[in-house]
Amino acid sequence: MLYQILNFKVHGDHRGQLVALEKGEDFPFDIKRVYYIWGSEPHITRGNHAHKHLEQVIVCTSGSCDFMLDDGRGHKEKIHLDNPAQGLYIKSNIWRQFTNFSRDCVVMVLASEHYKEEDYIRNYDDFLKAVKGERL
Ligand code: T46
Repeated sequence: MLYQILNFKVHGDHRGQLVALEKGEDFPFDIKRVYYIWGSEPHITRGNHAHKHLEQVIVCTSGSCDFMLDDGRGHKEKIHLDNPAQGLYIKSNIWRQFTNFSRDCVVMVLASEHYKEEDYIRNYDDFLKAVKGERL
């Protein structure tokens, strides 16, 4: 599975919308870390890596951007994120790039692990080797 789109429950009324994300049935893992990204120019590409173990749910809370996902086995897909009521769930061993940021884009990421640089695979050839089960 390259990714999954999670549709969050929206508590909406005449005042606006609210989404609450909690450990439990509606969320695929225990959240250990939250970070968010904004101020990227439209032409900038971020990411360019895969993770050995980390799982993440990515929410575009404002504006829009595009995620390009690649499983290293020939399956590649571009996902346009522009809905704060949806999360892009990415498991480990998926190469990701993201770009095409709108000026008002804010990307919030909920992560299953604390930040560990050792969990990153930042070289695409190493990623392909890891997918094949070769030692890095
Ligand atoms: C991912 C995509 C969607 C930290 O110190 N702590 C953190 O939790 C994170 C995420 C980053 N950093 C530091 C490491 C770098 O010095 O922040 C700097 C920028 O990180 P990076 O170049 O990895 O950012 P992106 O936007 O390329 O990738 C990030 C996440 O790192 C990555 O896990 O999947 O967002």
